[in-house]
Amino acid sequence: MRAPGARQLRWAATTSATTEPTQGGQEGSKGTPTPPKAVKFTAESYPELKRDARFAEVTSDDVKFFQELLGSESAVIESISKDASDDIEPFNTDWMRKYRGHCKLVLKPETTEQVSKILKYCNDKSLAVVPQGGNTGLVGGSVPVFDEIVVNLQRMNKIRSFDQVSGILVAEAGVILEVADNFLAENNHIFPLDLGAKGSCQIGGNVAANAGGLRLLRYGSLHGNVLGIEAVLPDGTIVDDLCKLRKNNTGYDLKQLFIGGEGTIGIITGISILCPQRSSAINVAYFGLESFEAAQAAFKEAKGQLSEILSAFELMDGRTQKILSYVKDKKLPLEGEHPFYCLVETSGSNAEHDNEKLQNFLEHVMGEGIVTDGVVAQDQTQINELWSCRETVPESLGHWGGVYKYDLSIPIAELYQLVEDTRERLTKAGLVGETDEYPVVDVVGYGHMGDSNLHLNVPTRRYDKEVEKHLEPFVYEWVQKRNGSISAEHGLGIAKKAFIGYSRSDTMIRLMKQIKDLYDPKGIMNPYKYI
Ligand code: FAD
Ligand code: 2HG
Ligand code: ZN
Repeated sequence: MRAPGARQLRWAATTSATTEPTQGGQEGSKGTPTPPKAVKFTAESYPELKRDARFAEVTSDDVKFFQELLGSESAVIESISKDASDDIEPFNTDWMRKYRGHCKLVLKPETTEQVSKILKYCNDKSLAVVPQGGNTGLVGGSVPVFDEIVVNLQRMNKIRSFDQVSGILVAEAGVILEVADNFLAENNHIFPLDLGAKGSCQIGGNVAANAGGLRLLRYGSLHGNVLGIEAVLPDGTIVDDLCKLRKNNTGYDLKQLFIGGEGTIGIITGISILCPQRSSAINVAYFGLESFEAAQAAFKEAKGQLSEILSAFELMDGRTQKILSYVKDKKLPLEGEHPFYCLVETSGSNAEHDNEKLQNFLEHVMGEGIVTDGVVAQDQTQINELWSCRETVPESLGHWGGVYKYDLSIPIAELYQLVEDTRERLTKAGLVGETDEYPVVDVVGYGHMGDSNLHLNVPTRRYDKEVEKHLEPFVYEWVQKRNGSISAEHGLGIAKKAFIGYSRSDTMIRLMKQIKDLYDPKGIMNPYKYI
């Protein structure tokens, strides 16, 4: 099906979303990509962070304890007795190549009991710990700053149970999101979260970050979908709350503290989660618009006309699509250039009915002049192709070496204004240009328009303190003035540690600190991060 007025499409080969930031590429008007450099140590980029002297350093005796406990060669990577820096590097460095720690020991437990023994030992010996999932987090929370021990959950990757009738999945924290979703697909269900890093991120990491993703609009937040959690506290206590009930009003709902807790109070080892029935009819449309006001009008119409079948409404500005096309050498679905693009997905149970609704919607928005041009995918390959125009944006923007990322909730009317204001500010400061002497390549915006969640991205040729000074606290002040949130879905990690006060009052921060002290009195869990 093609939208009325849409021009004929030539479909490029499908590119699947990968989770590796693009490194290197061809020369072009925006200059040669910087060859990958060694990632700067976080402790150098943030000289105000000092190693906490309360924490012990890992010794060979500690390594011996963990080797005996985990019993498998591959479960322990250590560079205490030998040089294993190449093996440890991927656990020390984040996805954006912005944060890098000095960890010398990585542990990969296979059972909750092993996690419990690891944490008890670390707590007794005052060894600091960073819980790690797929290490795709975008705020520097998943890698150590100094020599914290990394506890990576990748070997805890079993699906424990799935109930066909209730749709409740119980699985270990280290199950890769895409693996969980594929398993559910075989059972006609869907994981209620989807995001571009699905091939690498783990469901425990998703819950620890309270990831939002591409279909929150339809399936809601993990705060609602996660029914139970199994976690280990720093003293080794196993919190056995793998509740499989949709309703359970028995006192404080303590599992919520782990959802979005970013590994600061314990390690999640398992989750139970309510998974919806998989829709049999999926339709995706991609269209170009002249202005952000038109994008808002299109969203309003989509909600009204597609109502219960609307499952995603994503926004990309023309600049992100241009960069993606350039970096990936990819032909975009629409001819010509448009200042804004939206991707709409419907998920329903009646293909004919859904097609008709989407067709009517597109006819209406094109007839009203809200949308300038658009296409509707006609098969799964085309659906993947349209989605790749959205999902591969983050990796494309990493092409030149660095990206300053801001993940913000902003009242919808002003959502895109921040991108314009930031671009103007950096341009006036003489930081944006096409050649290598300018640190900034461009200032772009995209995101989950259906959730009022903007991703302001500033792709740069290098991480540069001058650029950072012009962005921060400017962006946070701008958001605070509109009563927005400085972290919509990525969390705070280290990137936003200094800025939490822009979105939370002193009272709220004090209460968070009290909770942290109660659960983790020795402060060994993910130290130096937001709390
Ligand atoms: P990690 O990055 O390993 O960890 C994230 C945080 O959780 C860290 O603080 C870590 O210490 C903690 N943690 C990890 N596992 C555990 C555990 N078992 N117990 C306790 N703490 C733990 N986020 C969104 O919200 N929406 C998106 O659309 C989205 N898209 C993305 C697209 C790309 C290409 C990339 C690279 C990232 C994206 N992200 C998105 C960011 C990121 O939050 C998610 O990728 C994901 O939720 C992180 O999961 P992970 O397993 O990689 O966790
Ligand atoms: C997305 O929506 C992710 O693609 C990543 O949340 C956003 O890289 C970003 O800024
Ligand atoms: Zn996002």
